[in-house]
Amino acid sequence: MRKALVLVDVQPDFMPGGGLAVAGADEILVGIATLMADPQFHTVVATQDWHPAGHISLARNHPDHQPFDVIELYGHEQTLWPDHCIQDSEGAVLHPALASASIDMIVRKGTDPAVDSYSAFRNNFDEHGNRPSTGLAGYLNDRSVDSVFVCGLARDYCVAWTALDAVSAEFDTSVIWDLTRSVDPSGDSALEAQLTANGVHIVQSDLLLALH
Ligand code: VGL
Ligand code: ZN
Repeated sequence: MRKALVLVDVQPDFMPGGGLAVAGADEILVGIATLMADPQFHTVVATQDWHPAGHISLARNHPDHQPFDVIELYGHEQTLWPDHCIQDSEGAVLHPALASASIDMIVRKGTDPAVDSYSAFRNNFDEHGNRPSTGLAGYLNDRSVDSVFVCGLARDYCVAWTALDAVSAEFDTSVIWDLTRSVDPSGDSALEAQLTANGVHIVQSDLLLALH
């Protein structure tokens, strides 16, 4: 079995004090760094949320709206976010706690000004009703990866969407629950049930490390 570790959006803007702060996000950094150094992972992929300043997901580009308002976009719900992960800003770098030498592939997402992208595998719905691929599934298949372990931020957005798309792309898929944090933790038990119902395994990092 070849395993990939997928680190989702571990960036300063999601840390406490950042543009789109996720409570407790800094608590997952040491555990993620430990797993990155673990030889059980054949491939390590990091995603980087990377928005142009005019991006459609940013509340600043919708003068009649506030951050966290939800609008309809191309027939689907779109949350309008506070400024975060704007290209070339300090909050958009990969977090310095990640050892960059262990990262095999970086997927930048959310770069199309007109479409948000939560998942590492596909953009959100575009104006044609499509979810264009990022190419990550092909990359992992080319490297004979068959199982994907997802951690990072945020549990209820980019981590969840990445895990569900990994299942759709036929990877055996796990979320390393203790190495994720949610924007809205009140939804965590419903989220866990939804992920499990869709075939995602929920695992803990200490058990993963004990596996070998
Ligand atoms: C994310 C909202 C907007 C995430 C990214 O990383 O979960 N959430 N952009
Ligand atoms: Zn974003």
